[in-house]
Amino acid sequence: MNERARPESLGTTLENSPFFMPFSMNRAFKKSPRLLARAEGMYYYTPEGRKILDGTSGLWCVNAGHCRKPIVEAVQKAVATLDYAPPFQMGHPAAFEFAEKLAPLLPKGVTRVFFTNSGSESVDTALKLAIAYHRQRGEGQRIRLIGREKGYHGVNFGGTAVGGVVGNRKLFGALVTGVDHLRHTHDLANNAFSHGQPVHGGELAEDLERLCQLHDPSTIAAVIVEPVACSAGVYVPPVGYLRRLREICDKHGILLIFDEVINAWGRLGKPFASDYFGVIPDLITTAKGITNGTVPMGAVFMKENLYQAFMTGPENAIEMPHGYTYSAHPLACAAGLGTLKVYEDEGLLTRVGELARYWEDGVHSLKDCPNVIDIRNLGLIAAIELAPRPGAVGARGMDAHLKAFEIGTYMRVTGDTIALAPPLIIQKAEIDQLFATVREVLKGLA
Ligand code: PXG
Ligand code: PLP
Repeated sequence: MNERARPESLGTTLENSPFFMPFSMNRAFKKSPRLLARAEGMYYYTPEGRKILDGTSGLWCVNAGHCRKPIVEAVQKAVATLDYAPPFQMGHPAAFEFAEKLAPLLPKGVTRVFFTNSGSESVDTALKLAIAYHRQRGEGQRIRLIGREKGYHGVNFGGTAVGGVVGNRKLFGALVTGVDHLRHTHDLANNAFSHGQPVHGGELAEDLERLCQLHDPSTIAAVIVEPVACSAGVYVPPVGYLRRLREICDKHGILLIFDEVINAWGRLGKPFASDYFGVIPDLITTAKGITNGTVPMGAVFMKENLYQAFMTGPENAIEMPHGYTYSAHPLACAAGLGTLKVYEDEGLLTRVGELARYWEDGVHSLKDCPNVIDIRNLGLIAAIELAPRPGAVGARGMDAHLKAFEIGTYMRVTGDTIALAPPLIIQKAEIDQLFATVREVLKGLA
């Protein structure tokens, strides 16, 4: 298979390729590549034409499925009309139109949009906005940022610092100072095989009170969490946890940031996780599904008072010295507008409400498979945690990934946890097919 997976244009081998692949086992991959050549709907196709069911929406981003015509056509038209427009002190209509179309979808009280190009940029933007907001209001001493163990907030300095994945942090020195972390909520002893939100662990939100007492709450600018922590292994918030975080933040004047890079765009059956949990943060970071993964884009959504805090100085001064060359890029805005149209026409931002139960039953039916120590789910997200092989953490997970690809399914694996989050257009028969593949994979694994 691997010989055939190398298209002619790449020569006979990728082994000396100059491409330094991100978050990848470069040497192993280049010896035995897994290439994707095209995609449509629920499926990828390899260069030799094998059809691969997309079990994780690319990297949790292709919520409407692949190569959707309204999105493709919108981008094609945009690239031929306005390839680029400077976003600083200039504008283009699609940027304003996209912001206008996004605003009514946002949770109550969240009104303003700052565009970025990725989740990582959204996170660093939100952290900077939080610190700057306090300073604008005369609370310049609020500089501390609180993340959570097992959180993933992208790979820029701020996001790496508030992130809680050790392997992503340890190579990079001191990162950003003034950061601390809440305890994670993963609790196999009490919560293994929970259906939906675990019932134990809501009280872990009190850990924020502990950090407030350690640092003094008047020094804390913001707390950032993923409502459902996805990348590090799918950790569903215990009942009551997010509401309690909100209460503690309110009590102490701390901003709450929900990182919805993955959670947003219908993944839980609502436009945002904030809607699903009924807890509204001060800032929301997102990316991925905002353009269905088609063109890189991210955004930070914020409550009106944050925006207004910056609209105070002389009108001939720049209110926020922050932004990217490609903020609100014309192609990204076009892709975003096309994406919202597909989401709206096909009801994708709420469709998961109808599928979630079927999905939950399906994934929990894998409980009897070998080496399964936990199954977690919410919305159209599921994780199957496998016992690690002694002395080889992650090896069983990687084998599962490779075996699944061999038999026609793409699924993400983090350590020994399989993470599934297919496009929201998935049909029940494809859900059955996905879990049947996982069963076959698990049965065959050493
Ligand atoms: N925050 C969260 C919650 C994310 O999930 C980012 C920030 C960073 O976004 P960018 O666009 O800069 O990658 C993410 C991204 C995985 C995986 O395998 C997840 C992400 C990225 C890559 C892999 O679970 N999430
Ligand atoms: N580095 C240099 C030298 C630059 O000129 C710029 C942007 O003008 C950047 C970094 C930031 O790039 P971006 O705006 O694409 O994030």
